[in-house]
Amino acid sequence: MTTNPYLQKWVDEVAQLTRPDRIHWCDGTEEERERLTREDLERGSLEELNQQKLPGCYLRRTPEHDVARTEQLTFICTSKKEDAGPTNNWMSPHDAYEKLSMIFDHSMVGRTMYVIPFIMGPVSSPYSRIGVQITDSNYVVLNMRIMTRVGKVALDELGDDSNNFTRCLHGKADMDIHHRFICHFPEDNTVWSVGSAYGGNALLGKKCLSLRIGSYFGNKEGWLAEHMMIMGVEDPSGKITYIAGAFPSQCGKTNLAMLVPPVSQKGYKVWTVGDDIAWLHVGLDGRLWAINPEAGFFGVAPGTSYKTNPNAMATIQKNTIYTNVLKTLDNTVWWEGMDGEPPRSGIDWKGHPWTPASGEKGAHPNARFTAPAKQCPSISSEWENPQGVPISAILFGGRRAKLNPLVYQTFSWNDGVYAGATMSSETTAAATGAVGVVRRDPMAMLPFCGYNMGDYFKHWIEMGRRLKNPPKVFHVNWFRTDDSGKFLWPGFGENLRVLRWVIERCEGHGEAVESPIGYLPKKIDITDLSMTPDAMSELLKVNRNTWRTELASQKEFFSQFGSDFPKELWQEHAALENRLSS
Ligand code: OXD
Ligand code: MN
Repeated sequence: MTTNPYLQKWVDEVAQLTRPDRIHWCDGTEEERERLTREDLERGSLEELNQQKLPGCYLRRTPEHDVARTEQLTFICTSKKEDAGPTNNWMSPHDAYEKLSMIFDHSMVGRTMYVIPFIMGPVSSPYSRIGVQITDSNYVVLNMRIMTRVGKVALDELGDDSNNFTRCLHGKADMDIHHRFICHFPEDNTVWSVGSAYGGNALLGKKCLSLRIGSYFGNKEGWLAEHMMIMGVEDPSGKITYIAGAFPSQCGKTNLAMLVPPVSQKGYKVWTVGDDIAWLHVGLDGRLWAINPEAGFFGVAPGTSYKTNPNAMATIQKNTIYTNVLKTLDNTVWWEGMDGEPPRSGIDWKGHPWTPASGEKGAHPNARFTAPAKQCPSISSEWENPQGVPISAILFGGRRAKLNPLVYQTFSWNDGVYAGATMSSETTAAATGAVGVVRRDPMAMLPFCGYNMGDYFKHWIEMGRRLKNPPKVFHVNWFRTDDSGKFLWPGFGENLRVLRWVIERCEGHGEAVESPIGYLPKKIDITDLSMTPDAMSELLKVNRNTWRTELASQKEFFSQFGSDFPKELWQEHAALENRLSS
């Protein structure tokens, strides 16, 4: 399939190590998809869903120990430990290659080894990157075909003599969690992942290449690989403003990217460019331009409904792989939080008979859908523009009951970086049992930064120096509560009201009042909302004492980076301390 000597040599080396019975080069054709699907159906590792109601849709159940990313088994393998920084697990490249080689050794005997050339990013974009994933999992191939652009198109883009591709080796081995490792070798542009078939661990174009390896190269080459959604908001005059946003997990990033304006917001439309990852480059015009490197959505099913995210629901009605959801009696799917009544019975994610009375979850809380982005009704006409879209505003989200106001604009780029570096969320009872524990997750990148996070913050500061016309940076918090613990803000589609103020600020005419933490909106339009002006002022309140406690906690977090931490962020921290006491 290729005459590229670097690629051929690498595939030969991997085959020498893993000893597959067969090697199959994925070409990305429909015939290939049908054949792989048929094989998995025959093997019983995939189930066909109701093809009248859900054409092209299949169900997969995974082992119970393989349902989520395993951060404790994820490593950054740089020659020097300090290059991985204090927030990553580190293993030396020598030890990691040795340990994983032992697991990969002869691990594909009796199996087919698939070679998947893929592109992250639009075809012919100067910002796209090529990867080649080797795997012995049909399920992984089928998912990669949705999440990336695979086959001939990627080989053509790579060319016959380029060594510039990420070597992504994945194997199931014996699927023993004690033999599971997800290792990144940024210095070698390589990822090795073994022992898991879960998306975040096994679809190596996603978190591994697009974020960990991507952020490492972004730092070297002067761009940013971020855990951000990208959306375009069209106003009634037809003008579209592009916004990128990072949010802690479970804070509605996908819902925001696919927002449906409520009827009260006449004439507005939202266009989805991406729901999870953004690659951001400085354009010749000094603005920040974003591409979505992915071609699909790997979304959390529970909680997704026609009420919370009608565009996601419309997207997943065909050509979708469902993982660990409940199967209903008529061979469709269900999960907790879907519209309407639960089915009277079904087969749960573990493959057992289920009824609502069983007291068990029908779907795993991290059950997923994998669906092509082009099926999304709100997909932007620009989502595959090779140049990307120009970003006017960056949102950093938080989930804090009493701290951050609904929205504020930061004073400057560096103050915006500080808002991103201090992003945090409080745990809910559902997550851990311990309510209100603050988790820090800078830029939502804590598990995804492929190098020292202190250097990552410096890189953000440096990017600002190169942007003649930087996006304005905002912090949002949809989760502020009243004294009885009730959310003050309705969220979902109504978030558009906040985005309208954000856009007005970008255009230079939104009214604001200065506070110690940044510019607060003078007014957010709450017409037709059953909300009192008192609730609005509570949502925008800045409590100086709560912020002083927060400053102490931020200091503790920042200190772990020692001399790697940028002085500019300490300056922003000190400036806020001063403003709070003046
Ligand atoms: C995540 C995901 O874990 O997108 O962030 O799956
Ligand atoms: Mn994500």
